[in-house]
Amino acid sequence: MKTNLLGYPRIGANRALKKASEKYWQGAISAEELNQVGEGIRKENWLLQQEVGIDMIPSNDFSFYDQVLDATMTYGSIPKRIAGIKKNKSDLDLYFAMARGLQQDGYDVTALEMTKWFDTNYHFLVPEFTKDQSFELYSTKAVDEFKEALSLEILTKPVLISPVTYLFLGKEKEGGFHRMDLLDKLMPIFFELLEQLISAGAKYVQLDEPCLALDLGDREKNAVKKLYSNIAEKYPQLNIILTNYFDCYGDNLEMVLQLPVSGLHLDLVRCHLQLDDILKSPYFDGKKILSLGLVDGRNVWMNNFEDSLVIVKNALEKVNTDNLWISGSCSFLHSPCDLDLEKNEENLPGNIKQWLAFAKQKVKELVVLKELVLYPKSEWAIRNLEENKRIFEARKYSKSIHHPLTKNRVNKLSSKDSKRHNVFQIRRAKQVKKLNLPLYPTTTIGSFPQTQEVRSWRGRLKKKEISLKEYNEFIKKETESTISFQEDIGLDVLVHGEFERNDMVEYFGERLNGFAFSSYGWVQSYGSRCVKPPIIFGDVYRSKPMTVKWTSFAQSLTKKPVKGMLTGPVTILQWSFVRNDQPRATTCKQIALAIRDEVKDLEQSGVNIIQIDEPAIREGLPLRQEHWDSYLNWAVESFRISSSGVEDSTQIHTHMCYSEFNDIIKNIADMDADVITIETSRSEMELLDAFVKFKYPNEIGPGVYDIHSARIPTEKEMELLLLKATELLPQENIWVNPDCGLKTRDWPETESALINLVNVAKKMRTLSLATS
Ligand code: THG
Ligand code: ZN
Repeated sequence: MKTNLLGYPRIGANRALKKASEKYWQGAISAEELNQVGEGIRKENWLLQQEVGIDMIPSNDFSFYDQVLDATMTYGSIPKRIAGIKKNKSDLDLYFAMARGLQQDGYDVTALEMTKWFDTNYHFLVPEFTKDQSFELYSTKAVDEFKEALSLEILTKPVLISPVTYLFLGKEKEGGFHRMDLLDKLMPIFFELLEQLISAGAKYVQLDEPCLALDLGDREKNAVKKLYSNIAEKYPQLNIILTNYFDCYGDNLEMVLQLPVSGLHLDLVRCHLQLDDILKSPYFDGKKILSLGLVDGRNVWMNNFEDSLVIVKNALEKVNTDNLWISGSCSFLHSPCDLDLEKNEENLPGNIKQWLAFAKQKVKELVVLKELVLYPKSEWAIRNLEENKRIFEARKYSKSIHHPLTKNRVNKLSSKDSKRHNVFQIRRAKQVKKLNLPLYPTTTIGSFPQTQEVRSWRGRLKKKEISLKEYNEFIKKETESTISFQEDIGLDVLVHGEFERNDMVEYFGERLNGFAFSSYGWVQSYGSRCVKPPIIFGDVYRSKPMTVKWTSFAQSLTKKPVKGMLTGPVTILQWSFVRNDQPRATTCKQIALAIRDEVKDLEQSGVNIIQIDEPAIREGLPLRQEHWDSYLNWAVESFRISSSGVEDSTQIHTHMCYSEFNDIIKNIADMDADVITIETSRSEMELLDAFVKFKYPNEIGPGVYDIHSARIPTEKEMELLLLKATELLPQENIWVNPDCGLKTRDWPETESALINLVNVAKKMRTLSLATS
């Protein structure tokens, strides 16, 4: 029996990598210094894993930005528009140019598109392929890091993204071919890499193939068969652990069991039934290694040893101990680093802390589980097991997680609680009258730049270096100047700027009951950007208004409408660590009721437009289609519960980003928001297709520029996008806005971009007058 780790957080317990990368981008440290930080983190992680007693320690799970982008470097599939940089820049800068774009030294290249990694809150950079795509072994990072560990006398298991999943996650940049057909060209390069790893001494390779958690067509299935039979033929001595996670193998299982690989990894947290399917299958001979993904890599709850042992014992009936591995469900990349850092009882009360395990603690759990299986009679093992049982009992009956009133409210929900008074057409007439907005109304998505200064004021308040009064004075000034800026440049619907908020989920979590907070529980979201997901440990309810003060203050400063900004229930759920002792749907409805109360309070205070963001509704979609309906039912209902308590004349907005909308457009329409703003600019209005085809009935603000880059959009390019939108949609339905919040931007570029945006809207209005 071995313990098997799929991957470990790479940001460093104190976000060392984030800080170093950002310094490097600012030119404040050298490439060498950045590399040293990377090396330090890798070393620290390996030594920790070794010390705790992990048998299969991963390498190449480190990345300076993203593991899919690393694969793009490895396979040399660098888009032509960026490849020119090679001439004058280092590979590191080429790498960051693909991640972040480059507008400097005469370059003007846009970054690769970014999208969500399966159903996580992690984002990867989408590989781009052309018809004549070629590959080369451009980076040997995987080999270098393997050797680096070896120099510390640690024999690691390199982690590679399989060429099939790599191609699958990419995008054709032109017609006339399918990216999966590139496998024949990519395989030889992949083999070169395997050969180098074998020569360096690698015995096991973890081949990540998470596309197997999705519904695949024959094209992909054939590619999988081809790849693995070729590997087995060429490198019979190499042990491949086929590693799928986030869901079961599903209907890919029969094929997978027949692949000539040494082992299979199973995510038993997401899908524990698949183990029985495998053990019973005529295609399973008991000789393959089974890596049992028992410790949840996607959540923060301590492992229930008793439950895990039942699973292991079940497996042991068919598989001998040597072939059973104890693993995390997926890479611990998605877990915060270290619970031991948490000292602040105010945020994370001791009783709740007892229930948790972060990455470092999870690594230990793997080892304890192995010991419990191998030496069940040992005093140490028994003590561990008893302590674990005690904690789970205590959690179950803890007063702090049960709030009967909230449970009751959810039980009593009926269909009238998720319906507006009237249909959109009737509401629209009342809203037009009340709001009196021009054609092509302009607005922003909500946040304005969260500058270093804003963050530092919050930091100083936290450290009690300034008083709450001083902090509020500062926020007040920021809000005032942002309102007057928006008035000056002529935006139509204003926002207060969200200077009082850290993160759109954390902020609400901090104001709701049933949530706890870590102080250092950061998880990588993309590149250097991290989030600190709140921990939902108990029944969720609101005891007082959360946003009314700042929103109504902003409204008091102007005659123009100020939009109230809230995060929707599904997104709060999706971007939190959610309790695993009741259905997610129940927790979501509890949050929905709390938001509903907030919406009504905002309306009461005189706010006529309220935006309820649901950027995460798409990413919460189960990976397999058979589970979609049940999720979409409660997700859409939750949004409607939160948004339907208002008068017809109150305009409800929602916002979504990074999503393919095609497959759920009907459900988005069912959400029945009066206005939806969406990200469309990186894909040049491609995303709008779904709305157009469906004849989406309500109003839409297709984002006219990409806020993820510092590039200032020209009037011309935004005009072209709006003309495109105008061809596709009734013009009275079109709003003009950036494609997401502006919190990651700086003021100068924000100002220029928004001035251009308002000018374009004005021009569109005159154009439409001319033609009508
Ligand atoms: N909040 C949460 N999840 C998210 C987003 C969010 N997932 C999707 C998308 N937005 C990801 N985007 C970002 C953008 C910016 C930051 C994080 C995720 C960010 N983080 C700060 C940082 O890393 O410096 C830390 C935030 C803080 O200081 O609290 O800027 O908006 N939950
Ligand atoms: Zn967005």
